[in-house]
Amino acid sequence: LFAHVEMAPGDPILGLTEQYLADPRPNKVNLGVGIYVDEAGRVPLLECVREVEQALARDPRPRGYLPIDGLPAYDRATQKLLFGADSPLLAAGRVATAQTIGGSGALRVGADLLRQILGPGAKVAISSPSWGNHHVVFRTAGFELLEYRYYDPASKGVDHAGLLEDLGRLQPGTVVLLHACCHNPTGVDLDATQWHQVVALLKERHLLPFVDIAYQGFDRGTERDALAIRLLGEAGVDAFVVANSYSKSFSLYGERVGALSFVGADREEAARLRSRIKATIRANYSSPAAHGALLVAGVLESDELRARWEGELGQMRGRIHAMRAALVDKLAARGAPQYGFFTRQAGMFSYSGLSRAQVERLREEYAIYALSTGRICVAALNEANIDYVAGAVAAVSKG
Ligand code: PLP
Ligand code: TYF
Repeated sequence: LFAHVEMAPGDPILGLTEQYLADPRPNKVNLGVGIYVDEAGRVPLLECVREVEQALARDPRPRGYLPIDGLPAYDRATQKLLFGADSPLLAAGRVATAQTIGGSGALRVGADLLRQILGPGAKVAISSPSWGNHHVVFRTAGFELLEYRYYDPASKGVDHAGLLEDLGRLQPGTVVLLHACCHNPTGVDLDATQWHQVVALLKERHLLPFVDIAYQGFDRGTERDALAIRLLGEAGVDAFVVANSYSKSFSLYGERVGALSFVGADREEAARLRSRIKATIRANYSSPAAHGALLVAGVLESDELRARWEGELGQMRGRIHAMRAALVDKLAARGAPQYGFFTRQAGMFSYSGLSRAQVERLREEYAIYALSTGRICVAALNEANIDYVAGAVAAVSKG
C-alpha cells in the first residue's frame, strides 16, 4: 500500500541545520535557523521560567486534560499582552482566545476555521517574501494564495507604495497575513505612519487582517511591538485574527506555546467564534499541552515575575541590537560600508542582500551557514564569532 509513497521535500531551514551539525570545521557558525541564542551560543532558560518550573516541581499536581481552548489563566494573560491590559475590545468581550500548539498551531487552526467560514473561494494575501510555513499552512487549509509587494531590494526597506497598491486591489473578504514586527525573513518592518495607512486601507477595503506575532518584545518592547494589533482595535476594524507565539519571547521553543485570537463585532459574535475555534481544535488534536502554558501563565500572572521577564526579554533584545551595530561597524572597518541597513532592520533576521553564490561561498570557504535567500539570523552572532563573520562577509562582498 505504501510502495508508491514518494519522499516529501525536507524543510530547507532545518535541512541547513543538519548540514551545519555534520560540518567538522571548528569555526563553523549557523546563521540559518531562527532561534535566539545567548552570548555563549546556548538557547537561554529564562530565570522567570525556571522559577515557575521549580514552584511546579515543589507542588506536583495531577495531569488531567486542559480544556479544549487551553489554560484559562494563559488565555487571559495572552489577551492582555496582545490587546493591552485596558483594551476596550477585551472589556467588550469581543475577543475569543485559545491556547494552541505554538504559533504554528495558531496559524493552522486559524486557517482551517477561516477556510470553513469563507468557503471554497477563500483567498489569503501573503507578503513577498514571507516565512515559508505561511504558504504551506494556508495552501494545505485550502486557500488560494496571493502575494503582496513588501520588501524592496533596492532600498533594503519596505516597498510601501507597492504594498498599498497591492492591498488596494484585493477583493473584500480576502485574508491579509501581516507580520506584526520583526518580519521573517527580511527584518524589515512598517513604521507607525505606514501601519496607520495600512490599517485604514484594510478597514476601508473590508479585508480580513490576520496578524502573526512571533517576536513580541524582540524589537522595541512588548507594548510597541504590538502596535499593529492596537491600531486595528482603535480603528474599529470589526473582524480580525491574531496568531501569537511565545517560542522566542519566553525561549520555550519545544514547549509549543502559542495562542489564536479571533476578534468579533460583539460579545455574542465572539462566543460563536470561540465555539468554532474549539470545534476546530477538537478535530485536530483535541486539546493542547499543559506544561508550557503553566510556565507562561505563571510568569505573566505574577507582577514580580512579569517584570523579571520584561527584563530578560530586554536583554535578548539589547544583545540583538548590539550585534547589529557591531556587525555594521566591523563590516565598515573591513571595507564593506554598504551594510548600514542592518541597524534599520528589526528582530533576529536580516535580509543581507547576499546573493545565492555569496551564501554558497560563505558556507564552502568559511563554514558560515545562511539561507540561500541571504537571510541571516543576527541572534546567532556573539563576541567570539562576529569578527570572523564580518571578515568573511566583507571578503565575499568584494566579489
Ligand atoms: N510565525 C513566524 C513569522 C515565525 O517566524 C514562527 C517561527 O519561526 C512562527 C510563526 C511559529 O512559531 P512556533 O515555533 O511557536 O510555532
Ligand atoms: O528559522 C525559521 O524561520 C523557522 C524555524 O517547526 C522553525 O522556520 C523551524 C521549524 C519549525 C518552527 C520554526
